[in-house]
Amino acid sequence: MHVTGAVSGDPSSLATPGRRLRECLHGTTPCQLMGVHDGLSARIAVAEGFEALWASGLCMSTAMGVRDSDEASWTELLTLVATMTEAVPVPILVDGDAGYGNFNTARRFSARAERVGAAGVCIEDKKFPKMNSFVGGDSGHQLVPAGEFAGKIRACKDAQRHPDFVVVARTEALIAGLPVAEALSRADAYVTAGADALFIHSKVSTPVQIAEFMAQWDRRVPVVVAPTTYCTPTVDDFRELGIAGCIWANHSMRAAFTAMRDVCQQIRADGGLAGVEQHVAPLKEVFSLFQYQKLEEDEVLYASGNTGSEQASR
Ligand code: SPV
Ligand code: MG
Repeated sequence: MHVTGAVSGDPSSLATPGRRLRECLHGTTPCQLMGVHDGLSARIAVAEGFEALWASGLCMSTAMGVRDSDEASWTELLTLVATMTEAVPVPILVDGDAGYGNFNTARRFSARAERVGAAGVCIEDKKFPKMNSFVGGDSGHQLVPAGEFAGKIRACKDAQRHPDFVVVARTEALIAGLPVAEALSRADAYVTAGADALFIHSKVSTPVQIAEFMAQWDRRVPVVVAPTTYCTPTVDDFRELGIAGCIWANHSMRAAFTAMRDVCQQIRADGGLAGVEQHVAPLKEVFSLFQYQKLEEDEVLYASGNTGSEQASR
């Protein structure tokens, strides 16, 4: 469902978005999911070679001007996700926070995400409303009982239309200050409930907890991480730990934050544009990414008044 002008992908792939995400997660090197928050960030990530995207709750909320604490409604978020699935041909894993309530809201969200073209959803085992994992101390992150969350995962799996659609279960056990053993037992319950992959989140500054988790995890399903706070390891280091997917969760949004702030400061200080012109993307580059040229060609094809018989006779 890509509109004219969408960044072109691999035309040989007729696989569903879910299938393509699964293939990425089962590759020989970890799948790299770039965090995105709108059509522009999605197009840039794909143009730079990312094969899969993470529709980040933090970044979409930030782009909407609200906090990452379930302030945006899930319908608002999925409207944004739809602009991304329309704009780019690569699989998008959607951050579904805590499922916006109980099993019923989680499965409605998940089913709608599938309908707007997402490859999968990721639901976390925090209480609704959730708070971003890096805000506040351990006590700010209350988890729901494992059995209740397993029911949410089962409900999402039962609600999906196509078997390829991916449901990722995310445990926030380590974010809540619980031991790796708790994360392992929750992960086990979620996989038994039908999760296609696991997201184990950690907020410490090295991958020590992730390594401890992976050393004991039986690897029944792919495991993904978002190394936002332990930012030194590379994708090769994560492969050695047995990680299947790396989510570079919020770096496009944070880069945009810095760039927008700096340009505002400079223009405000100078009262003119000369100081920023060399530091902003030329409009030509923006137009090129959006294939404005293709629209001109299409005008000849569709709006020049010819009947199309010339094309038909070719
Ligand atoms: C997000 O991107 O919204 C996430 C990942 O949930 S993080 O913010 O790193 O917790
Ligand atoms: Mg999030």
